[in-house]
Amino acid sequence: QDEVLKQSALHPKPAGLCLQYGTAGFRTNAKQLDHIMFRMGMLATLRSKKTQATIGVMVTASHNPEEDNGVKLVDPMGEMLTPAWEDYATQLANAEQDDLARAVKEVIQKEAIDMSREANVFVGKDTRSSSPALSQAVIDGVSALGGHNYGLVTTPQLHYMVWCQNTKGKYGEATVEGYYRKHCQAYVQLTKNASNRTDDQKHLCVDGANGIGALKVREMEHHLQKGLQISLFNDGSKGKLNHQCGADFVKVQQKPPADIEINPGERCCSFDGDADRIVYYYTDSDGRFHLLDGDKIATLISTFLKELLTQAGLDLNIAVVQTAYANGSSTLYLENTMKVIVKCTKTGVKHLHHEAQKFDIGVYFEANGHGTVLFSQAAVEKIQQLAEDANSDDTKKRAALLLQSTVNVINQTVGDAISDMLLIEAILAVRGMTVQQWDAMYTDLPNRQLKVKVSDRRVIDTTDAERRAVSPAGLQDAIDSLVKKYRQARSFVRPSGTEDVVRVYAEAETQESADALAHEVSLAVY
Ligand code: 16G
Ligand code: ZN
Repeated sequence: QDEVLKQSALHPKPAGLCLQYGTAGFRTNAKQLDHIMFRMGMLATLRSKKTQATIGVMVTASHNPEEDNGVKLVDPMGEMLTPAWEDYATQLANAEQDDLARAVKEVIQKEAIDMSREANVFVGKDTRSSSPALSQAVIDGVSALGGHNYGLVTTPQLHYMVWCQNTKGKYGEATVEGYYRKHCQAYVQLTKNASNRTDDQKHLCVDGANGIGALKVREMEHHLQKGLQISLFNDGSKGKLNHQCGADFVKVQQKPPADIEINPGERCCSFDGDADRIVYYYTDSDGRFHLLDGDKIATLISTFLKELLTQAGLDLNIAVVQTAYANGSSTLYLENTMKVIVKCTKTGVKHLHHEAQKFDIGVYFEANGHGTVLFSQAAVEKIQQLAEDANSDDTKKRAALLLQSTVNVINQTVGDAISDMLLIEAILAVRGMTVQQWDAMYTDLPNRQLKVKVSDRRVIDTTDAERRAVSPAGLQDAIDSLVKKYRQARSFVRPSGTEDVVRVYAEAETQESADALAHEVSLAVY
């Protein structure tokens, strides 16, 4: 306990500063985070002692501006920190300097942690200028033995390595090299089935958001054995992180990153600042921009998987998990044309992940491009049996082998821009599909997102996976009557989990209607 006091004095908390562990962990201007990092290093150590497993700490603020930073903890199976411990995180973060030792002791007592146990913590960071000092503060907080500092990694790489470590290498080696080997090998296996692909078809423009994803794509490239020809933009050599580039910029602005020349029809994708999100796009010959967001990605992937399951004759259920932000057209297409189960959850990866775990195969994506595919243990075993079954016919066997490689190309711990990119590229290759054909699966309803500053966003309370407001009284009725004015319209409001604003979403038959509806609904929020 004396040690806590002495060490923490080197990472003092500004008195009165109060922050909360939210959907994105802690995230704010980097100048306010030194004490938070130290304390999260301590908390990760406690969590590791408690679970007797390796815990991850990732220093990143994802798609936020370069001046910001943040921190998130990764639980033993590579998933997000469990909710009860989010509360401990907030308590430790906000304890004033002279109260910190007591706050730490309280966690130890409540969780009955045996402090004599060993701890192991993996620390990773993105490319922000504040990240080296802040990750050092985390390491200072990991006072225990055996912490491992990975240095520069993407968020999903850190999740992956925590998972590999805790499953004793069953799924792969807990190193960045191991990550590349496994995912690239699976990619090469998958695309073997796509004979005579032209160089044009293998070509992809990647916008690295001037962040960690760009570095890691460069590192990975040679593992792909020329199976993918990447032109990397925004590789961090000159531009600023997330500035007029990256997945969030492209999705929200509905236009390509500034400063990149893209030829009509060329397939492009953008990562966000820590490479856990990806969106695709192209411009057509009329110069019109086409976005293929998380919903289109989920559709492509689930269609592919469903087709393979049918060919393999495997009776496994498959569901797509979305949030209220999913474009209405995507939901209709998935339910009515594709006939897959569709579920809707609250915003935030942990909610989608949790729902997806309930199915043999759960494909989850947020419209913003964060998502992955989860395969149950039973599903993986059935696929493997079939792949190894000497008596199964060629079609079945081929489908099973493709499914097996799909399992291996995917990072199941969390959404991963790099692994999603490999899967998407492989699917397009195997199906001989162009980005235009993919785009044409369904047409997005025009939509608009707005944010509204209010004095207290917590007065808005929602239900039905954030699709309906229950308070303040009258708000939902007002939204309902506004929505009725437009064709194919839908709108909802929710308090942001990462910013002090209320978010408004509207979609309708035309862009004019969607814009008007979003505007009218934002007036109703005041
Ligand atoms: C966080 C979430 C993301 C969600 C976003 C919503 C994780 C890892 N990230 O970035 O999934 O879409 O918050 O932000 O859960 P908002 O609440 O401000 O709209
Ligand atoms: Zn991110």
